This record gives sequence, structure tokens and C-alpha cells, in this order.
Amino acid sequence: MEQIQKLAHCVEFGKVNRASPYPPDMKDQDGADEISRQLLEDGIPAERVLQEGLIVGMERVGVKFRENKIFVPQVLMSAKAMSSAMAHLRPYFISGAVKSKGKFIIGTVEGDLHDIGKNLVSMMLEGNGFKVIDLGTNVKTERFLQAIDENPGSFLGLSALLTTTMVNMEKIVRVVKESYPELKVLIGGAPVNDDFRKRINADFYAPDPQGAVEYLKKIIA
Ligand code: B1M
Repeated sequence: MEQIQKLAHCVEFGKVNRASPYPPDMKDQDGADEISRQLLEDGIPAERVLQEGLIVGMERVGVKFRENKIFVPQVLMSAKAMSSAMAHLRPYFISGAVKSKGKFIIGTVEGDLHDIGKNLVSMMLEGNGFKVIDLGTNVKTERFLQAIDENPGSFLGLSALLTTTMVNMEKIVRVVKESYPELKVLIGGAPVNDDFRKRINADFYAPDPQGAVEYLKKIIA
């Protein structure tokens, strides 16, 4: 297997580094950390490392998670493997050698502290080449507006896990669309669905992280 394919494999199966005992059948093998560093040292362009290694691996993760072939703990290990490689790639993003696919602002809405699903969406988008601005949980409308102001041309993602907080999405979408009618707003989280999305005038409802990735990729294509 070529090294770059090995990197995709490490992300897919959550192999962080050589010291990591997980997954057991890859024990004592290099992980995403060592392989990505070696590829860059060998002069492989960072763009290729991202596209053919990390993104390929993360896409497989997204599809398997959607099909219930893997579960949250496995996705978190894949995200960890991806993050270890991203640490080596970050300087290339900053220098402009690797272009991000777009900026994605995300937060769990006001009153809501659940962040596991939101974090999965963030990781999956980062793994697919987007710059993610994660505002955390309990995010007020004003904070979303400030982030949009600071990051022109970005997309916005709202997450909610409570029936009592999903209603806060409506105000956020209304206020954001008043100032930025062109900005695409995605919503997600267990209590929301496409009917609710239509009602509050958001642009897209993603049932899972892969749905968000596919929607954004379609828009920027
Ligand atoms: Co809370 N909680 N919780 N909780 N909690 C639920 C959501 C609940 C269904 C449990 C229950 O009663 N059966 C219930 C909500 C009921 C309702 O509103 N109808 C509930 C409640 C009531 C509460 C409290 C009010 C409890 C209390 O204090 N009395 C309280 C509220 C605190 C607050 O937010 N203000 C509370 C607190 C907590 C903890 C802090 C203890 C903890 C959160 C820890 C954390 O997130 N860091 C917690 C947890 C863990 C849960 C459950 C058990 C699990 C949620 C979770 O992480 N799921 C949950 C019950 C359950 O779901 N079984 C429950 C896994 C996660 C991967 O799924 O977040 O749905 P999910 O994300 C999915 C998709 O929805 C989607 O992608 C993800 C992956 O597929 N997605 C997006 C999510 N956001 C997206 C955004 C997108 C696209 C897709 O684009 C932008």
C-alpha cells in the first residue's frame, strides 16, 4: 500500500500514532501522525496529503457512520487520527499552500449544552477540507452575528438537542438572514427535521455529519 493510502487507512480506522494501541490489529504500526509528517518531509504536497489521505479516510468514516457500520467512539478515534495529521498540515493552511474549501461557523444554540453531535459535524467538515470556526455551546444570536461579520463568505451551522432550545434556531435564522440573506444556514440535532427547517426558513437540514458535508460540497462545486 502506498503511504498516502496508508494515511487514509489510519484515519478510517482511527490509528493515531505508533504508540496508540488502537485498533489492536494495527499495533506497533505507524499512525496518521508519523505517516503525514513523513509524507510532508518527503516533499509530497500538503494538498495531496489532505485530499488523497485525510479526506479520503474521513469520507469513508462519514459513510460508515451513516450506515450504522461504526459508532460514535470509532468516529472520535478517526477524528483524533485526523487531528494528529492536521497538526502537521496547519502551517501549510496558514501559508496559503493549501486552500480551504470554505469557512463553516458552527455552534449549539442558546440554552443548550449538548456538544457531542456538533463536535462530530465539526470534525467531519474539517476532515473534508473546511475551516471550522466552532463557537461552542450556549451560543447567543449576537455571537453568531459577530463570527459571520469576522468571516465573510462563510456558511453557518446550528445544532440543538432539546425541544426547548430548538425554537431558538428560528430567531437566529431570522436575524442572520436579515443582514446576510445569501448566507446558507444548516441545522441539525435529534429533535429537528426537515419540516421544522422549512418552518424557520433555514436552507438545509442534515440528519448526520455526512449530510452536512455532502450539502456543502454540492454548493461549492
Ligand atoms: Co441531555 N438530553 N440533557 N445531556 N442528553 C437528551 C438530548 C434527552 C433526549 C435525554 C432524554 O430525556 N431521553 C433530553 C432531551 C429531551 C427533549 O428535549 N425532548 C435531554 C435533557 C432533558 C437534558 C437536560 C435538560 C437534563 C436535566 O438537566 N434535567 C440537560 C440540559 C442541559 C442543557 O443543555 N442546558 C441535559 C444535559 C446533558 C448532559 C450535560 C448530561 C449530556 C451532554 C454532554 C455533552 O454534550 N457534552 C447529555 C447527554 C449526553 C444526552 C444524551 C444521552 C445523548 C446526546 C448525544 O450526545 N447523542 C441524549 C439522549 C439520547 O440522545 N440518547 C440527551 C450522541 C450524538 C452523536 O447525537 O447530538 O443527536 P446527536 O448528533 C447527531 C445528529 O443529531 C447530528 O449529527 C450527530 C451525529 O449523527 N447533528 C447534526 C447534531 N447537530 C448537528 C448539526 C448539523 C448537522 C447534523 O449541522 C449544523
